[in-house]
Amino acid sequence: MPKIEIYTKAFCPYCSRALKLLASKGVTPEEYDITMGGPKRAEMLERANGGTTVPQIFIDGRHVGGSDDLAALERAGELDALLAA
Ligand SMILES: N[C@@H](CCC(=O)N[C@@H](CS)C(=O)NCC(=O)O)C(=O)O
Repeated sequence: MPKIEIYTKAFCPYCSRALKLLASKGVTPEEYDITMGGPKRAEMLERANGGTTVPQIFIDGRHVGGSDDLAALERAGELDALLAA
């Protein structure tokens, strides 16, 4: 299974939605809570090409985007293949 990483903040409904979708696929991502900012937030900005919203999701280092992007992959029937790769 590929490495799934997700940057989140507390009380973030989009983060909850993305985590729920991943959980429904049996995936436990590596979660970085950047509620308090810090180096992981800076890392996220760099890896997400300046994306400031959370969540920011990565599959095997590839930037997927946010919760809407993850949901779009699922709607397109592409998420399972990415998670199985
Ligand atoms: N379209 C984005 C929306 C994400 C979004 O608006 N997240 C909120 C938190 S739930 C956010 O990051 N707000 C700005 C901030 O907290 O700095 C997605 O699907 O991930």
